[in-house]
Amino acid sequence: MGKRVDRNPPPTLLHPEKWCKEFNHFISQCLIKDFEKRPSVTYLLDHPFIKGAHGKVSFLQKQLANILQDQRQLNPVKTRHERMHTRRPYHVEGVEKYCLEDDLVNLEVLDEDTIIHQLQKRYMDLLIYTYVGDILIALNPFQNLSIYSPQFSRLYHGVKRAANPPHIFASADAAYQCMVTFSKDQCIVISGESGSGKTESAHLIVQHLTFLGKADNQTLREKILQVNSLVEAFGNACTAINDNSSRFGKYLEMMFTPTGAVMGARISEYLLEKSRVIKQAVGEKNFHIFYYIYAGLYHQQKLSDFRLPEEKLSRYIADETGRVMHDITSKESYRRQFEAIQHCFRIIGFTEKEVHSVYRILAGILNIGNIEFAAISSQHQTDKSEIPNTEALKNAASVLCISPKELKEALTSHCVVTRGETIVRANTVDRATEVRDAMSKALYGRLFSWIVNRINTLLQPDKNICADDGMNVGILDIFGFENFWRNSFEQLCINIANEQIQYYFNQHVFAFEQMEYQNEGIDATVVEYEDNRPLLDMFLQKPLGLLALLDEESRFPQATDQTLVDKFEDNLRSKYFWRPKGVELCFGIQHYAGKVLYDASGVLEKNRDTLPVDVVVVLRTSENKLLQQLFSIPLTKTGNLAQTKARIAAASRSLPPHFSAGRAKVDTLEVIRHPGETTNMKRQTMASYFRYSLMDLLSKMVVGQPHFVRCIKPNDDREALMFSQERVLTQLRSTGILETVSIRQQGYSHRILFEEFVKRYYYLAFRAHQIPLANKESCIAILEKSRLDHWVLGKTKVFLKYYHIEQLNLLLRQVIGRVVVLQAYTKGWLA
Ligand code: AD9
Ligand code: MG
Repeated sequence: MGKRVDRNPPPTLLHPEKWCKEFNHFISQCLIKDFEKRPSVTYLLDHPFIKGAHGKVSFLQKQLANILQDQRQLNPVKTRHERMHTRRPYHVEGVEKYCLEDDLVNLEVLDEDTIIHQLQKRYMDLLIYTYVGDILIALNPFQNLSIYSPQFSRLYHGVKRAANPPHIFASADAAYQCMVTFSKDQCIVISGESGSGKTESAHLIVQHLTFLGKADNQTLREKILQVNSLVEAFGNACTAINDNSSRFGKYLEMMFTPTGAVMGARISEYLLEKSRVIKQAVGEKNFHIFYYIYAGLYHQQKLSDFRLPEEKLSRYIADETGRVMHDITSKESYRRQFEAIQHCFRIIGFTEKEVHSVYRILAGILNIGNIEFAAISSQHQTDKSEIPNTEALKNAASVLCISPKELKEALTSHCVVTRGETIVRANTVDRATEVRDAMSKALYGRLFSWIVNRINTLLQPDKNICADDGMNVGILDIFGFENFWRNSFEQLCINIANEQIQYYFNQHVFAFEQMEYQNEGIDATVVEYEDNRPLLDMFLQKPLGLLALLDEESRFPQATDQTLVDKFEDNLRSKYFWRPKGVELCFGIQHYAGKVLYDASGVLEKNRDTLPVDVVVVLRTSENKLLQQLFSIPLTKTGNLAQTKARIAAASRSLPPHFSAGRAKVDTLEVIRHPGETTNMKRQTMASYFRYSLMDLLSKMVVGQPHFVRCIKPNDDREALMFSQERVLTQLRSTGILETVSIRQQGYSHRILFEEFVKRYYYLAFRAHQIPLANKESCIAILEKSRLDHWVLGKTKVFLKYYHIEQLNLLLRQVIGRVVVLQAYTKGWLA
């Protein structure tokens, strides 16, 4: 007799109650997704075998109750510990006027004063999270809170939002549930100024998503959890605002199977601030990894293996305040971090050899930084340079496995091809110094891209697990808005990126929504908001936007930073741009988040970001395989241009025409190469690379359904329990939170076509064998049967609040839960 093979056998057949719990997670996700497609499910309800099973009905109901209780959909049962930590203080002394609200949308009085008091009182009670409808506001607590343990993960698992106080896990859960329910990619956009808590929030979301997407594969979960720590060691640094400031933008996509199990992850990195490798502002530091490796190797007594001098710090990590070797090697935390990074590399799957090569390249960079040049003082040759002390040169060459002689030549001279003849010209000291630093930046930038690409390869889903059918939740964590006492090209790029994210938020929260009300004939008060589109146009438009002007000026060899600022002034006719009087190389921009003064010195050179061919040639000769690889393939970093274009085009079809300032420029995309790469004598500038990166990022984001987390920094002193009303208010104003509250109060965050709505929820009002018409009347029947109110019907769509969807999904799951049990029963698993 042939053996029956079940594709999805239950984990255990022994105790129905036990296996129901485990089995339910898997099957219900599976059924939710395939609900419409799977005739066998609907068929089951009317199956004669089930109909004839009256005697067992009470048993089945008991099983159902178990399932539902387990999912905490009916009666969330909390442990004492959980109750204590999630207690909602309804009364706060002295503020009778303000009853604390988890959701600002529920406030009766909607003014700045009320909102700020709500947030302040909540913050002082350590309630750092607050909802504005479906948007989460997260205030940085500046202290560790015990609200992220596995107990909390369990608490925020597939429950109604109102069951628990607001939490970042609830946002992750909402995205996850939407993904599984609607089989649609999701995108969590975390924004806020530097130091407001975006990166921490991103970690917590990944933590909760790995919990929700329970993979049987423990190793994969562990790998995913290490990814952030690894890339942040290379991409984050201490700035004047934040000790762990992200110096790159990160879009992490977690990939799930159709049933909701994690199957892989992929990171896209944007705009690493490479210039930090060679120089940092006063009081700031280089990327973390340099300190970790120095301290770590010192304690392993391996500094000499990597030719790192023990007596003097590399110029790149020493600073003006006279940081010395001891400051780094004695730091326990650096040493521990080095061990942690080694652990991350191992867990994720890097080979020992690869890790060794990475350290060699880092040591190479530190040694390159120590190479110094002097002018050759002979009568006729004043513009030549030499390397008086060859120690650093030899060390760098040795650790990078290249010839010291060739390295020296690449630094102190360059080849020019004229009329078919190659002529070698000497570099001045200044030029040699620029080449040296360009080399270090290129090495670091490419190493970082390689690490990210390697992680992606190691975490890509197993092809056997239905990769085609997968869905993902993307988490965006970029560098926050910055305004230092001196702001340069790096801050300009960072702030433009933030401007674009704010625009994306505005489009979703205000523009699309209001447009939809109009189209559907729904009467809603128009909410005014600050549209930053003109500002984005000022930056991104061609040919007269700021970035285009910068590129144009970068092409003139004679141009100077002064001519650049003059050019801006002559062409940028915008109220958002001004030139302060009496400050030569400065220009000001009125960003959505505040006024910023930029210093233009060095901007042209930073934008050109040239990497001489001679340097590339010598690095290609390295015997270090990894190094060879980094400079052999022209890295396009953000992948295939054609694919990106296609993705943007596809995404844009589903969006209103004015969607993005960036999108309109798709057709004018230039050939994208790694910055500094020379192609047909035309160089890829940082500005055009930046524009492309931004577009690539948007193209990924627009395909997903967005969820917003807005991080707020309660004070500039990084102090716990300190709430500066003024600082918070500025952030609330600039990000349009007040307007968001009013639109969320009036608005409907879910808008579903009649047809889709009926198809999805008809079980709630009709019998399985009835196929209702996909029209308004059927929708009304479903909504009324589900006892919902305050919904609205437009011409073609049902307009619902987020809590309606929660309720509908809950009811739907009850039906599905019933089906699960019935199905299990018919299969004989529940005898
Ligand atoms: V930047 O734009 O990358 O410069 P972020 O990413 O917005 O910035 P980050 O997440 O790095 O800020 O948070 C800054 C610091 O605030 C962290 O290093 C923590 O010390 C602190 N923080 C933020 N969120 C939390 C939290 N939920 N719990 C505890 C937190 N501490
Ligand atoms: Mg960050």
